[in-house]
Order: sequence, then structure tokens, then C-alpha cells
Amino acid sequence: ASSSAAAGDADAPSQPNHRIKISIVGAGNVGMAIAQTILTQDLADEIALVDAKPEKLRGEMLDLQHAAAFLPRVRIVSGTYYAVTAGSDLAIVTAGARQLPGETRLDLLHRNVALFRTVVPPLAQHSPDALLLVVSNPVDVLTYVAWKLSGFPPNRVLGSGTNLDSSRFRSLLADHLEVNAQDVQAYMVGEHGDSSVALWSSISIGGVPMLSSLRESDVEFEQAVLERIRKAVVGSAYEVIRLKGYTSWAIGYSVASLARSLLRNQHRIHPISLLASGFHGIPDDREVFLSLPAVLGRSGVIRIPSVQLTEEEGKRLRKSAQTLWEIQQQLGL
Ligand code: 6V0
Repeated sequence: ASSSAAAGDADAPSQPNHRIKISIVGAGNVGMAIAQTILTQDLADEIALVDAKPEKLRGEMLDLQHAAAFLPRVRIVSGTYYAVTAGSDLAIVTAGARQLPGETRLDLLHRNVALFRTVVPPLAQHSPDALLLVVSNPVDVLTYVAWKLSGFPPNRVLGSGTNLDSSRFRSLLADHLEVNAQDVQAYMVGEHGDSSVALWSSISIGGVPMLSSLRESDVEFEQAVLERIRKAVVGSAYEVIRLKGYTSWAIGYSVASLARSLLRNQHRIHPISLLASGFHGIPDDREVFLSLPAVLGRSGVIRIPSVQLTEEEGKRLRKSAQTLWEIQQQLGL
């Protein structure tokens, strides 16, 4: 299937004096890295921060406000309640519970679903026309949860997904090939994290397809190198967490790049978590979110271009879809 997931490609809101408002729920490491990148890139006229911890939240808000002399003029507000988010163009959710010692991933997921029940409905209520961007992990399942709880159309609910994995992938490929990462086109798709799928067949360097331009005898060697690179991408978040306790700067830039493409109607293609039913053999009635390259603009997911997957890549994607779907069945939504 290659039908559009979007209802339309409107430039709304189109009022000349429209002020762009971005809300960020969760003023932790990730939420604040996103806020600071959005601020320095001049993407919003107003930023609203929400967190459950009022003192930490106020501290973060004041700290950002004190940078005003160095930044474009942006109104920064905060609150533990959702009225501060009213009228957002984009709402980004980074709030999440942390895994407790001995806790399974599924138990953690149940706690995060309970948390999303307190976050998503009031966000949607105060900003019924917003785009909703989920960052909290496990991002694919939680994007599905946010879609269900918001009642929004699927084109307006997305997860940061493999946008970050793909940029790590591109930069490692660029190092290997000794070219600039901007000239490397390469995607990781599917589930964000351990089982993400690298699309070898569509890697191109300066517009030249990589694998098909190799001599047959070199393909096997390159594929072994590429698999090593894929593993390095998957391991890179773990390494950062082991070294500094959390990840923040790269996800901050990754989410800011999504915010720019969405709010500035850039029609850029990003691999992000979206409703993937009907694509690459995922059954139409399996409502799962996972990452595929999508054209992003002011109305959210504008189009899902058809990418060529090899049989093996398609198989891996469908396996992830099946796993995600089985997990969702246990959530009672
Ligand atoms: P953190 O520093 O613990 O921040 C989480 C914040 O959420 C804290 O400030 C909490 O007070 C706040 N919070 C908790 N409950 C609520 C609530 N009910 N309402 C409002 N705020 C609440 O975590 P960190 O910022 O490091 O990570 C946040 C989430 O992002 C986690 O789920 C990570 O796993 C996820 N990441 C996702 C990435 C991706 O690529 N999708 C990348 C990095 C992290």
C-alpha cells in the first residue's frame, strides 16, 4: 500500500500573526535538551513546560528565562497542570517512569501507560488541533497508546522512532566511507531499539545506490561491515547511558529537526513512528506504530513514500509489527 496517511496538506493555521507554541511534557534530561535546542533554533514563539515536580520545573523554567538576553524573544511558561499548554501547535511527550531494579519491560510499560492516561487526554483537550509527538520509551507502543487516548487522526500522532537511529547510522556509514554524512542517504526502520531494521538495499551515497554499485565479490564483505555498523547504532544508546547515565543532546537535536519539518511545513522525509497498518504486508487490521520514512509537514504525516524492502527486510519488519501488536493486546486499551 502507498496511500496517504494524511487527511490533507493544509498550511493551517494560516493567520499571518499566528504565534507558534510548543509544549513539552516532562522537564527531565530529554525534555530540557529538546527545549534548549528548539530555543536556540528559533522554532517557537512560546514554549510551555509541564512536569509533575513543581520545584524542578520552576528551576528549569527560570534557568531558560535567564538566557533571554542571548536568545530570540520567546515566551517560556510552565506548570504542573495542562492549562499552560492550551493552544499548542505541537505537543511533545517525554515524561516517563524509569525502570526499577528487577522490573520487567512489560511492567514498566504498564506504568507508562498509566502515566499516559494522565498526560494525553488533558493535552488533547487543551490543544485539539495540535500535532502530538511521543519520545518516551518504548516509543512505538507509547505512540499507539497516545493515538488511542487522544482520539486524534493518525496523521497527527507520531513518535520520534528511528529518526535518531538513522542519523547515527548515516554518520557511522559516512565515517566508514570517508564522505560527509549529509551525502549518505540511509534509513533504519521498524521498532526503535534492539530490533530496528537497517535498509541496506536503499543506501545511496551522493545518489549512487551503494550495494548495487559494488562488484559481486565485494557485496558479502560490505554486508558484514554494514551489519557491524547496525549493531554499533543499536549499542550506541546503551553506551551513552552507561557512560553518562542518560542520553539527551542527540535526541534533542533529532526532535528539534522533526519540529522544524512539521511546523515549517518542510516536506522533508524522516523515518518516524507512524501507523503502519497496510504497509509492507502488515495487515490492515493490525494497528501498530513503527518507523517508516514519511514526508512531514504542517499537517503531520503527509505521505508515506513507498520504499523498496528486500524479502528479508520485509520479514523483519512484519516480525516487529507482530511483536508490538502482541504487546498492545495486553494493555487493555
Ligand atoms: P527523566 O530525566 O527521568 O525525565 C522524565 C521527567 O518526566 C521527569 O522530570 C519527571 O518528573 C517527569 N514526569 C514523570 N511523571 C510525570 C507526569 N505524570 N507528568 C508530567 N511529568 C512527569 O528521563 P529522561 O528525560 O532521561 O527520559 C525521558 C523519556 O525519554 C524516557 O522514557 C526515555 O526512555 C525516553 N527516551 C527516548 C528516546 C528516543 O529516541 N525515543 C531517546 C532518549 C530517551
